[in-house]
Order: sequence, then C-alpha cells, then structure tokens
Amino acid sequence: MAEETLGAEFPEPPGLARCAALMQRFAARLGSQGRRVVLVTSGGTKVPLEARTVRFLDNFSSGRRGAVSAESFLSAGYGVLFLHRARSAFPFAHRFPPQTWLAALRPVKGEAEVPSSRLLLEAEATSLPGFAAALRSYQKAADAGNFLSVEFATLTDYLHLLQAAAQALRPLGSCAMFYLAAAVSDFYVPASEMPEHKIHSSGGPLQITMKLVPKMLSPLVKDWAPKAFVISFKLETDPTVVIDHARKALETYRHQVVVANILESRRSYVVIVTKDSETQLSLSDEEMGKGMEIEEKIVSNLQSRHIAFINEEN
Ligand code: PAZ
Repeated sequence: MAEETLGAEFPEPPGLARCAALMQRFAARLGSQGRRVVLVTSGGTKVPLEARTVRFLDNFSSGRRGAVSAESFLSAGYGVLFLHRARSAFPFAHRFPPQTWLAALRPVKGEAEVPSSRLLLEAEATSLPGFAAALRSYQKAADAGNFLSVEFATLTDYLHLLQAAAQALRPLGSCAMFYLAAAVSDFYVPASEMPEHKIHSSGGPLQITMKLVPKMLSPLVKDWAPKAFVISFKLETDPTVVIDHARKALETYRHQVVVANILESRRSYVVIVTKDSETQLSLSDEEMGKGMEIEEKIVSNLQSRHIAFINEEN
C-alpha cells in the first residue's frame, strides 16, 4: 500500500515497521476496550533540499495546537496517538521550557539515607506553578496506556507514519478520529531530483522547482480509514478566503469537519466548518486572562460531533 500511494519519491524511513507495530498494538488494545481513539498530528514538516541534508524548507508551526488538544482529548477520555514533529510542543511539557526548570529544580544534597541510584530534586512550589500537576497528568495517561507519541521530522517520515497510523486505527471504525493539525508542506523536491551533496553558492542564485505533495486526505478518507471521523485544518493569512477554502476541502475530500483559522488569530478564534454549518469559537479576554486555551473549546465541540457521528453509524 505504501508503495502504491507514496511511490519511490518518498522512500520508506528507517524504523517505520517498529512504529507501525507500536501504533497497531496501541490501537488494538484501546479498540478492544471499546474506547474512542484520536490521532493528533502536530507541528510542521521539514523538506530537504539535498540528499545529505544541510538545508531544508520548514514552516511556522509550533505544535502548540496539537499539544494542548492532546491534553484536552485525554481529559475527555480519548486514547491519544500523538504524531508530532520532533522538538515541537509536547503535551504537558510545553508550558515548561528548559529555562523554567533549569533555574528552579535543585538536586537535594546531604541526604545520607538516599541511595546513590536515586536522584532527588526539589523546588520552591511557587517557582514552577503547575509542574507537579503536569507530571502527574502525563504519567497517569502514559501508565494507563492512553497516550502514545510518535515523532517525525521530514515530510517523508510524516507521510509514511500517517498511513501506518491510519491503518492501525482502521479497525476501530467510527470510534477513530483523525485530528490533522500538523502544517504539512504542500511542496517537495523529489528524491530523484535532489542533489546528493550540499548546494554551493558558486553555482549562482538558487532556483528550485518543487513538486506538489500528494494530498493524503483523499486515500485516508476513501481507503485507509473510511469509517473514521476526520477533521482537517485550514490555515490562511487572508480572512476573506479561509471559509471558501475550508468548504472546497470538504467538497473535495468528503470528510466531516474542517477547522478554519487565520495565522495571527489562531490562538483565540477558529471556525468549525461542516457541510451544513459554521460554528465560530473564540476566547474572550476574560477567558484568556484565566489561562483558558481555544483548544479546550475545539475539542469539546468535536467530541460532541464525534459521539453523534458514532451514534448515527450504529
Ligand atoms: O502549530 P501551531 O499551534 O503553531 O499552529 C496550528 C496550525 C495553524 C498549524 C493549525 O491550526 C493548522 O491550521 N494546521 C493546518 C495548516 C494547513 O495546512 O493549512
């Protein structure tokens, strides 16, 4: 199937079979418990310009949408398969960049009774607000087997892992949700046209012709997981075109929902677009002041739609 869809232009990344097996076991176990499971994709993709890559094209996505959404899905009782760009925002950890805990955590000294194999750390409770709760939430989800994270870096990794994830979730039918928040490149340089070595400036100004990346929504909806509840995201910078583009995507791929958002306002405003509705979700200043995140509203809205979708199927 991989060769059929992705072809030789996107050679299979090393480690794919191991990740595919992990995802399959994760999905099968939760599926056997009748649980709802969501695949959250998150972060941008790297598009190499050379085979021995020195340079690549990337994009703005921080992965925060995916990370916060994964937390909300776990709170809502979903099993979460988190397919994310390496070093992008990670659930429960993204609020604590290294400079927060590097300064706050200190090794506990002079505890003679503590064996040398143990590391004891301490911090003023006020110096890391929310840290202990975040650790507990992460560990609870991971220990219960409700959370699995899988990393990608390049566009090629992403495409193969998405396909493998879809195949793992397929047996769950309508209980599987795809929440495709990753910002995936639309363009790539085919492996066959990529120079092997670093491109040199002595060759003059650089001209690159990039090909269009095949749209994975099409085989996902039609073949890989045809019964699943599928949500794609549409990001634009021009607010006058975003809803039209979201509608076009729904007509083309025939999936259930597009979440439309604008680059600058994406943290506080989105529109949930379906074939017969448009629902605006926003955060008030007061909600933002309380630390609420728009993803809580997105996930709550989508969870209700997903339950209705499952009930319609049965
Ligand atoms: O990753 P982030 O939190 O910085 O941004 C989220 C987002 C804008 C990448 C996401 O909401 C989105 O719209 N993803 C799809 C982008 C697209 O391909 O149109």
